[in-house]
Amino acid sequence: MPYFLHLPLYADGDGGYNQNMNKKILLINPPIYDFAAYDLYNKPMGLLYVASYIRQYGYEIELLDTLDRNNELLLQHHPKLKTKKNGTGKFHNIIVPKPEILKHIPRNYRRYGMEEYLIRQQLEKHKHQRIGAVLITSMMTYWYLGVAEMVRIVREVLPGVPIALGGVYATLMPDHAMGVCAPDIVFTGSQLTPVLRWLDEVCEFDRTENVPETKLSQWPLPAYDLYSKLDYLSLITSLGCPNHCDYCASKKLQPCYDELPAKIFIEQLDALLPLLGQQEIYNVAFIDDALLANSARRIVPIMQMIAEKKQNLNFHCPNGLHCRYITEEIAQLMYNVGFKMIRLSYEAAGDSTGQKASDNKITDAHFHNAVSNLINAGFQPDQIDVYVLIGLVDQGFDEMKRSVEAVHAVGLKARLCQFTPIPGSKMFDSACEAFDLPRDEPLLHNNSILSIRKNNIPQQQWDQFKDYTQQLNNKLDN
Ligand code: B12
Repeated sequence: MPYFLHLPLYADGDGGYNQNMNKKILLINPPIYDFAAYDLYNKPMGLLYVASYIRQYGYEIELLDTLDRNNELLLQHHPKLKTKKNGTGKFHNIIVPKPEILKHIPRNYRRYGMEEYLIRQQLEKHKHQRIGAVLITSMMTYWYLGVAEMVRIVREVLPGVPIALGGVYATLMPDHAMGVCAPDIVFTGSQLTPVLRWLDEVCEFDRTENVPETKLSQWPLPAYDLYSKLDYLSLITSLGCPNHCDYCASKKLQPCYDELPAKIFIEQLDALLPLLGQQEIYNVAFIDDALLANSARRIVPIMQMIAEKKQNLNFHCPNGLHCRYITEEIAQLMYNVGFKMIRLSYEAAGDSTGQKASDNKITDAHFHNAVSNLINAGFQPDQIDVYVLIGLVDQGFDEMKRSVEAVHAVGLKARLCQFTPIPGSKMFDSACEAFDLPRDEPLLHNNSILSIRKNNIPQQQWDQFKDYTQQLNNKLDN
């Protein structure tokens, strides 16, 4: 039985608060416009939490995830793109004209997800139903074109239905979102009660019970049951981050760091795993900002409980893990329970601009220790990639080269993470000024484009640096 059914507020068998309300709510994950995008455990977690939360208060929910690679309508029109053994794969995509402001970038611009005509078809079937409201989520700020398009399509196909927008972009740039995408309302932050109150208002529902603010541990399970087929689960054991990195907007998105007790996480995992159906291996990704923080009370007991169950699970960590927390014990547990994809946050070599911007959370000693603990535990070097932060305002090529070489010296591949000014982060204003970037055009804050650099550094020098990193990485393949 799905976990949410255990929650007391959901049941409404006797016609209680469901009467006379326009209670069907459509939740939408919009398409992406970008130079590159890949389904690296990319599920709209926030929207799935919103969905299950409002469902427990009596709303009927339906999901349109335009990025779902298993969407039945999409697969009726296009062959399924390959899904790798780890559950990841390419999104369906088409090349589209670049917006004027990106015309100078010599790369193809793409639209990822179901095409507009399929989205319209999917929405058409709601035309004669009583849809109470549409809730749209948003992720990267520089993906807003997909959000704006989605609002436009919904307005055209379902005129008069109130539209709310929330998520990362909505929280970091609410004025931009309101002005450019023009939903009826923009929700910022991570609390779920405000959207419930708004729904009650637009659906004219006179709720009598008091609805308290809740924490992550009180939220129902993310509504993964809304998918017809899943290749993996993306999960969190915590919301937000205890660190204070200057380049990151996590504090603005989730001002109060919150954790799930280990036991609750395990109950949730047990309830969700059957939704993956019959598979040889069950792929689960952790997408926490800081999965290993407070490990003694969270990830360690979680892994110990998983180890006892002996399920056929593979775990993946697409987000960088904090090196300082990877002790011998943790590395061994990670290996034993089936962690496969490890990404380490090294950020930058010791005593550097990159380390300072990263809250000095990693020293070279932490990094070396983490790597040897992982390798001694049994991980192969090709399972571990290392994120290196490049392109910070005062960062020179010497520092970036030093960082990449330090990664290569321990036999691992470096993944370059291009710094981008993120609205809501401490560095946003100063970085926009230094790079001469407008604050209100997120399309120029995209990590795929190298216009985010000081004008006095020629493109050629960047290309050389990237080639150099690639060569070092290639050497490890031989
Ligand atoms: C997971 C994650 C990833 C994953 C994505 C996988 C996935 N599942 O989507 C991976 C590792 C791939 C990734 C990659 C990158 N990421 Co990232 N990532 C995150 C992270 C840590 C968590 C997002 C998340 O799922 N949170 C959990 C859910 C529950 O929260 P939520 O979505 O915000 O939803 C809540 C509310 O917003 C709200 N809500 C959501 N939708 C809606 C809708 C409505 C209607 C309402 C009312 C409410 C609502 O309710 C939810 C519950 O509170 C955030 C940081 C953060 N703290 O948010 C960065 C973050 C989004 N990433 C960021 C960056 C910079 C990147 C990279 C560019 C890093 C790099 N340099 O390579 C790449 C880009 C990748 C790409 N082009 O695709 C930035 C954003 C940048 C931007 N300009 O927007 C963030 C904010 C981190 C930061 N540094 O500040 N990332």
